[in-house]
Amino acid sequence: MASKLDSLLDRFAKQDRLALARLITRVENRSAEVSTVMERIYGRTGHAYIIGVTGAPGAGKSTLVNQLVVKYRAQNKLVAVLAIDPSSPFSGGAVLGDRVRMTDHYRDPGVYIRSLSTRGHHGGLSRAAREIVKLLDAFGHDIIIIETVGVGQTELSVMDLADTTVVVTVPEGGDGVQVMKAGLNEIADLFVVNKADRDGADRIKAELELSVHLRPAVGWRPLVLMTQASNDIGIDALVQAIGRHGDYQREHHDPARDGERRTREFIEVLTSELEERTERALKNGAGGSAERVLGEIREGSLNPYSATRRIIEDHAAIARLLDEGGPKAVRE
Ligand SMILES: Nc1nc2c(ncn2[C@@H]2O[C@H](COP(=O)(O)OP(=O)(O)OP(=O)(O)O)[C@@H](O)[C@H]2O)c(=O)[nH]1
Ligand SMILES: [Mg+2]
Repeated sequence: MASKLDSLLDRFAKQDRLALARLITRVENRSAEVSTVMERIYGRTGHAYIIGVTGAPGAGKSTLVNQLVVKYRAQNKLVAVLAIDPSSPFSGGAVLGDRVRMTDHYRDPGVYIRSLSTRGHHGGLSRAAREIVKLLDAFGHDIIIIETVGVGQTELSVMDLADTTVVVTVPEGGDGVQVMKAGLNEIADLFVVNKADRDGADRIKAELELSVHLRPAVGWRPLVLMTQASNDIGIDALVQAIGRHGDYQREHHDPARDGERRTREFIEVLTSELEERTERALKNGAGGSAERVLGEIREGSLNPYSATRRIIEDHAAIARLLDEGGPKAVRE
């Protein structure tokens, strides 16, 4: 009998957007089926070009992303946007009410927009973001744009997923310095000075160019572009620059680095899978010796290191623990 998950995956393969939405929700909620889902769709990934857009709150990232969507749609590309949203309205964001939201803008079936709250993900945000990007990729999107505020390690780690990272700055006082402080200059493939209609745009452009030229002359040199996102000025040049960076990477493709990246991804998936299974199993009552060990941990009569050794060295206990926390419902 086909499970509910099977039929969801079938519908996903037939480009059913509701199925895509449901699968993304499962990733967000850390359902025990996530690994099964990823396993099934992984073979269809690797087609999309992933663009990361980051920068200070209110810099105009969403406005810029909106314009990029328009340009890529004009090239007939299927576009997805993943907006990583800080959960508190006070933790960032443009002046309240001044914030551009993309969600209401599109009835176009060639554009898929989704936001991912940073709330409740802890260290798992980058895993969830990566898995959602894989889903969007496997679904058949040509371009995936990730928007995230450039504050905080978690938000920034998401930019690792991007093929091209665009750092958005504004002429406002000291933004250049802020960019350096936040470490944004290290991850930028392209700098955009947005709101170039305001005073000081030339100055920050010069600052950023200087910082680029102070770097050792190896590899790709980030370009500095000026845009007025709200007036559709400079966006075509940005699209071109993204294309150039993509070409550069294809020409300088290094298989050894691919191998390292795949190894890192594997270790990350393995360790977080172990962590999630352990948590689920202990929460739901793992049974057997793991249950007894957990009882002693709760009482404080056993230290976590001895407890860990007892479970890891008891192969039956660890196997049962991982099994209990695994995707029971979809197991054959
Ligand atoms: N003057 C000017 N304003 C702009 C420009 N681009 C965007 N804005 C305005 O800047 C404000 C914030 O834009 P958003 O696109 O929401 O900025 P954001 O970086 O996505 O903001 P958060 O997601 O909240 O961090 C909006 O009022 C935009 O209309 C520009 O080129 N010039
Ligand atoms: Mg935004």
